[in-house]
Amino acid sequence: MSVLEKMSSAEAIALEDKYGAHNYHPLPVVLSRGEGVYVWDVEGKKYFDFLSAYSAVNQGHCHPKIVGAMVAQAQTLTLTSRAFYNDKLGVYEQFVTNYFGFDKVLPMNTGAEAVETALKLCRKWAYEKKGINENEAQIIVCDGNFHGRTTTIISFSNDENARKNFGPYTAGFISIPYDDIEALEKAVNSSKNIAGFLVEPIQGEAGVYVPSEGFLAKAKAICEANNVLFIADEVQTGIARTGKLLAVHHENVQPDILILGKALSGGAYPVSAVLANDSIMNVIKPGQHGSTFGGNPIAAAVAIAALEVVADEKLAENSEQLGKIFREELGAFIQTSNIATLVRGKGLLNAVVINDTEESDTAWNICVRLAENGLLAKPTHGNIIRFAPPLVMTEEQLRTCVAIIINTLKEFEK
Ligand code: IF1
Repeated sequence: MSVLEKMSSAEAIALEDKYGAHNYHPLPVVLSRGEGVYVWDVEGKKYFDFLSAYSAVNQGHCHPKIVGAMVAQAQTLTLTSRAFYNDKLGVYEQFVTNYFGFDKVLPMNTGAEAVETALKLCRKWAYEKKGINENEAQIIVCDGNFHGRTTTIISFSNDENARKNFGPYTAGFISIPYDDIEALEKAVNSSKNIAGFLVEPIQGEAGVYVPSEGFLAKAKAICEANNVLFIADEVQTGIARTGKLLAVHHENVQPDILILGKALSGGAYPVSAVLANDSIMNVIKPGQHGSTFGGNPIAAAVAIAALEVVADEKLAENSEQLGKIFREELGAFIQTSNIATLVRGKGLLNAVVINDTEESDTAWNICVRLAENGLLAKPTHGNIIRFAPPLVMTEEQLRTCVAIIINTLKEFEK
């Protein structure tokens, strides 16, 4: 069989099982095509995508404008390295810094790379601008965080599955409870070596935890008052996902360092970015940080197209409006349900808490049944199902999906 010949789902799963590392446990669905809010499996079954590749496909699968930009650039110049200039990077840098309101951008590829870049930038700023003694900088993080999978990042994770047996761990981090402004105040005042506060404006992987109203604004104020950098990880919550361009915009907060990824490219290509003003970004000098693919011409062309789609198609407004409908409808169902206890989220980043233990496989079984009913979603932790469709969804499609979700949940009523 030619390696590219059509195969069955079972054959595709067997190949991944035999030849691929077992670092994931996917739902038993083998996708072969995507368009807008839909994906198809190899047998031709059509699904609504309610995961959006963990919020990387906000603009919808294979958006013609984004794919068009990628193909055109791929046929012209793919990669030069940063040993030379190229004719797309400067144009993109001007576009993206104006788009988000910062002086400069440091272009990277994955979200974890951008988080690592932000941590290095914060530490270097602490030593060279704030005057903290070298190697003594401390960065505050939150319990339940997810910022990626590198050794430094999992060093400050408190998820044993993400962390165990990957030591020795990187030092220099203080973890506080999420959404606890008193704990932040205490930690910021615990030492003169506090350099930054790294936070997800909504904790995605932890189960779509939305902090109390005002938490982000108060946290930014505490950071400002203590010369501590407020670092927003908007890899998952950014790019219109929560009903505003950035989740921090719900509280009119402008971070000192902004981290973007995922939907910065509409899911077409790995593109991430760190944005900051000159007083912070200019501590990085030639030769002190970089990446082979960071800022490549395809990434530049794709990111411009992806961000233009967000603005042209008013995806933040649509996310805000459809998210309200989703929570209203699921909230009404939950009033009379014994299988779901809570729906929470902002914009089209939502989660439903299933009335069973974290260890139970009920949420998983519900997702398997949802797939059979034509909708793809996956549990985050144990009993919490994340629902995050592409932001190009119409109200009619959303209402159809709400009906699928509610009818499926009803099958599991106790
Ligand atoms: C996996 C989770 C989501 C992120 C935030 C940085 C990154 C992520 C807030 C790193 C990445 C992805 C990673 C992927 C599954 C997915 C995920 F379940 F892992 F936690 F979305 F919630 N900051 N999240 O959410 O970006 O290096 O992956 O480009 O690792 O399983 P990345």
